Amino acid sequence: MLDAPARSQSPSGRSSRRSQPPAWLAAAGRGGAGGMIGTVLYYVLLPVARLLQAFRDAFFTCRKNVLLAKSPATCIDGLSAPVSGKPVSEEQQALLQQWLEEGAGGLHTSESPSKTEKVLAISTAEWLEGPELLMTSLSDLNISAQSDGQEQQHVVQTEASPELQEFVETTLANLPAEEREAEGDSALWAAIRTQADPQIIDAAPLSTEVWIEDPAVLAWSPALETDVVSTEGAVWPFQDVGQFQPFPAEIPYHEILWRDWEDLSAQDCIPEEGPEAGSLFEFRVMSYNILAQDLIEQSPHLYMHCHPDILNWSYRLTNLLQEIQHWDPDVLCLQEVQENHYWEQLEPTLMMMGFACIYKRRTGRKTDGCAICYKQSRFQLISTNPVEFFRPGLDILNRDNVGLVLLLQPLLESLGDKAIRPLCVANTHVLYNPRRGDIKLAQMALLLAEIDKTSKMADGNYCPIILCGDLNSVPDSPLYKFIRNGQLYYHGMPAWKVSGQEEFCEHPYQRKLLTPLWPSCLGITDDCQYVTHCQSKTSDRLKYSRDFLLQFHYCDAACERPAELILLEGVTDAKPDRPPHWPKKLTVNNNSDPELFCSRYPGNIQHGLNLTSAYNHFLPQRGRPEITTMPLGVGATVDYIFYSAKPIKNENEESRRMYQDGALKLLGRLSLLSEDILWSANGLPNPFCSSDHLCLLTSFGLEISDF
Ligand code: KL2
Repeated sequence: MLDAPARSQSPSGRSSRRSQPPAWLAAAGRGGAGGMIGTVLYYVLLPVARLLQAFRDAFFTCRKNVLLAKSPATCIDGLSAPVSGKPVSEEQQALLQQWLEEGAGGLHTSESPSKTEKVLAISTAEWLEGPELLMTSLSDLNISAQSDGQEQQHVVQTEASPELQEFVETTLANLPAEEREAEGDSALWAAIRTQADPQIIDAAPLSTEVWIEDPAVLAWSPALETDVVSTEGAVWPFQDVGQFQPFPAEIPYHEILWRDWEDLSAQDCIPEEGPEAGSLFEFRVMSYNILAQDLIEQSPHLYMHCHPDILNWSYRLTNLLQEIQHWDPDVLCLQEVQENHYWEQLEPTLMMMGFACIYKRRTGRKTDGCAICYKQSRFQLISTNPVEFFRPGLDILNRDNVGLVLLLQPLLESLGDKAIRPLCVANTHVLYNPRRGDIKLAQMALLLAEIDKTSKMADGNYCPIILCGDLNSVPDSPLYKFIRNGQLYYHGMPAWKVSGQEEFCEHPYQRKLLTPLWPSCLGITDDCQYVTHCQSKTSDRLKYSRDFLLQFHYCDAACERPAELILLEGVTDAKPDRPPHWPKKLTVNNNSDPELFCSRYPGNIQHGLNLTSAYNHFLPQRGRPEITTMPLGVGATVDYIFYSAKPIKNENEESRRMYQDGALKLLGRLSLLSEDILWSANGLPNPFCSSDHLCLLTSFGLEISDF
């Protein structure tokens, strides 16, 4: 009856480890009396536990909807509209009652993994008495219902109408520049004031399998409880449902913000399965900027659209952990991980969930950093390489951002005569400042050099690479193109253009990127390799060998008499005889290495890691861009999962580089959302998504080869 959404939208799930029967049941089933106990547990206690769990879920969901309804109660231009005067508990009870009356919603059988499931957000606008135009334009909020067999799936299509957009734009434009940031966001959020319908349809049920299977999950819930600090005004969910303990909670966090699992395993890019069919090591990678609490406190104006309760760290922590548990990644790259939260809560909890974690705090006085966590049952750590982007005395690297690069050995139960290459996983959070693209580029170059070093194997080839992170740069910006195309001509480029966040740049700096971008004392070449790790010195000699240079003696250009050279017959018109063993054509024309001269080209940087993005940055069904974050109500993609692939030869050198999957195959991904959907949930963070970023989740298959 019940199945976890994580499974129902199963990220591929070819891996058998996810479909094992509960160990305790299998064990109990071996003996006669044991079998009886097992049967009783399975058929009596399990349904009871599931029922209790369903009640819990309903309760939490109600609470989140209540918070969502309360979220936009910020006071804009004197228009204050508290959503409800009722105490929360009454509302919750009423909502729970309603939910139960309406069919206890979500207790439905699971969907097949490939089936597309949809958002069920129902938003009704609560009109303010303020700007009429603004409010009536919200009538564009459009609720449509789709029937799909037995199931009702509700899709909300919220469009910010042209009037609304116009109003917001003119409001913002009319504000004095320095007030725009502070007030613009409030205006935006007032404009999209929405209230979630208390009706909860299709509340995603939970699999008890998750927590029964995994003792770590059982363990972390009570552990979490001890960490709880209920702050003023905040209602701690676990407190309210204490009677349901010790059943751990996995809240179906995304009733409103439903995200489809896109199964890509059957696509053309995956080669026909031959004799090595199924010989892929499958794993899931999540990248998540979890929003450091200190950063909320440093920039409260960015979160004025949020009800204070949902900004409470305890509330957010629970949600974030549940989200991670729900999607069950094997590799987890986190950004904005506050150090005390890491050591006190995140690391202990994630460890109990089976992860080993490595953390790198930002330098200076910044309290957050990046973490990479990997399931210890699936990977073994080979090396840890933290990267500090701050370099004293270098203006281009004077910020406190960091990166982290791990080399992980995938673990196979029975390797036999098979081999599997290590996996290089990198994580970073690049500088935010939209004006300082020069710094972002240099930070990226440092990280790429570390990835290059870490992923280069003894045979000179790179192992498969995954690069996650918040790059604070949008798709198709020069920085993005640099990563994806492996090359960027930067000379003369305005620094504010590099990350493509031009809309946030009110006073674009006139700073331009000049050659060289970083001084040679940094020890990084234009190929984004450490000087000691690149073959540049040797290859220079090889590339410009004596023979190579001598052949220019006899090339047509060299034999041409310069126009200003006086013609002396037999002297200045004499052409030297080409020695018979010298090649007729310059080998440079046939040189198989197209980077040969490129790498000498000033104003140019490149790398050879062949990285492509797991996401397309566009939602074809909605005809809208994907969003990973929403600063000040404006959606953007700044988070990425890049992975190494094989470049496809493309005649047109200028155009976007093409790739096909190589040793690393993209099997699926969790779809992102569009800006309009997020508006309907009051932006980010909201009661369901506890960061100002969405998580990215992909499933990969790593080739297992014969020795
Ligand atoms: O964009 V971010 O949010 O990846 O979600 O990364 C940075 C910003 C993060 C770490 O520096 O803090 C946020 N305006 C808006 N957001 C800011 C600002 C700012 N001036 N400064 C830092 N952040």
